[in-house]
Amino acid sequence: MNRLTVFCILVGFAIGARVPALAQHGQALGEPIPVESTVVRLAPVADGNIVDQSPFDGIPDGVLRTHSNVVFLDQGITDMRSVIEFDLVPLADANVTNASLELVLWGKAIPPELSLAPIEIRAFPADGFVRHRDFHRGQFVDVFDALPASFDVPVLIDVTKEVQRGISSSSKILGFILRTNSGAQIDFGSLELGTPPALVVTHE
Ligand SMILES: [Ca+2]
Repeated sequence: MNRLTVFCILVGFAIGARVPALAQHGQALGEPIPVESTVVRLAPVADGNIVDQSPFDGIPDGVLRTHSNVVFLDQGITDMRSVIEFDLVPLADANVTNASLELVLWGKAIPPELSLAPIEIRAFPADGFVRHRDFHRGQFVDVFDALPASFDVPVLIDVTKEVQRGISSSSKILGFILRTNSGAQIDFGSLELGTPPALVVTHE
């Protein structure tokens, strides 16, 4: 077998190897092209607690930025709410199909007489800093009972619409505020303690 013959055989193999690929490509013509989905996890750019306590009058008095994310109401004495903010700029051009706020329990103290520990989540256009004025902000998103919540399984809140709206907002920073009307104290992980919250987003 001379060099020319060997070359022709190799070229033949190369052409043969391409035929199935070309046929496969040909079959795809005219069919919808599948769109790949990507899942990303965003960490908060800020989180912390806002407290109305001294005096208890509906006006927030302090911001705590280095605790776990605490949600607590002792009627007439303390109302503590938790703020979590995410920067959506990395999703600016994304077509978001699903988004969940992921919260991981860090602690809970529930008086035995309580049969519910409701945590209400509201969303608002944020600025990347936890501020006193965030205390009363937000549109209702969802409420869940933290009484049966496990320390091992994250709580997932569907925030797809809020993320879609947040992407088209001017600041592109989405804030959530967690509050309660019960006497339970629920602590979630924060940027400083435990497992921090996350925004889990599926987009195309
Ligand atoms: Ca006050």
